[in-house]
Amino acid sequence: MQLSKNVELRSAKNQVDVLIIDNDFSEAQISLYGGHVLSFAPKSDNRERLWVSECAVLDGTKAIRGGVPICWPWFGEHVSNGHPSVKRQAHGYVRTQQWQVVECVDSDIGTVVTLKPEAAVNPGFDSLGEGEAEGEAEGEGNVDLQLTVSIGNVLAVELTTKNVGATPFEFGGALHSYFNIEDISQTQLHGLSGDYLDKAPSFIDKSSVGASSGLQVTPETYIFEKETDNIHLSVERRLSIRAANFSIDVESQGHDSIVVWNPWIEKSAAMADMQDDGYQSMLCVEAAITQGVTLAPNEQHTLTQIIR
Ligand code: TA6
Repeated sequence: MQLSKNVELRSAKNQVDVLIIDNDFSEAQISLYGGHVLSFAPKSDNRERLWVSECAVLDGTKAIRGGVPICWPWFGEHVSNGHPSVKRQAHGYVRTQQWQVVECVDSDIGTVVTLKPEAAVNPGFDSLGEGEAEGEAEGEGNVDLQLTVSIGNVLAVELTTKNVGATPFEFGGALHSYFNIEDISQTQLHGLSGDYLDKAPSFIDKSSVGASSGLQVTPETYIFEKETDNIHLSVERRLSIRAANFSIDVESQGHDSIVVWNPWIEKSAAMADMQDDGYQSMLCVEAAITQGVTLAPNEQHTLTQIIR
């Protein structure tokens, strides 16, 4: 693995391998398990932007609770022929895969790390469509998935899906970022408007997403006083998480929804990989594809989150 001057690999027994990035602008950490950004703190204020659970499982046996989980090629529960499937893990399979470093480059504006998952094609993702194209090796699939993490004054996470085969396919996903907000009771989210779906039973059931009965109107003052699991059918790009004494700005691109999640008291306590009061110091604001994106041969799509 070829690393650059500002990137080190931290390996420990029974622990996920982590890239430690330390450049003139910021410090960051990326777990190779899941291609998962765990930490980002710009040197301008040394404030950690991301939240990782004190009980997160970091031995590579379970998706990491916190940071920026990569959900792909589906968001939420797997749905097959319009029906929920109980057999597949939620949020896809790449967050529990080992990722490989493709490239690490330092420049005068920061460090760019490019990663690829072990295998982008797995059960549950029908990337080959109706019959394989001539010359396409069976099981190889026709998708190329790449994650680019740029660590400078800001953190940019870009997930690019490319159709390198001869048949179209559809995918979903999310950059499921957990932000470190210190005190949820002092936190507001700014920048969202329009309708949202509260705790949809099936995220890719487009008929339920479109049905007016399940939709609610985004409040002008977006605060957190209970469990929140909202899919905003909105493509607003710039959001601001305003905590008591600081703000985190989140810019999204390539999404069809913004998902806002806080598990609150009972669910926090019920999750083995979250401390009981974990809900108090985290807020997920996710750049998500809940409606599916279809890529024709040679087309590509990039889902981006830029965190300041
Ligand atoms: O994005 C919100 C959500 O889908 C919630 O419904 C909640 O369950 C959360 O993600 C965490 O999912 P996970 O599979 O990581 O436990």
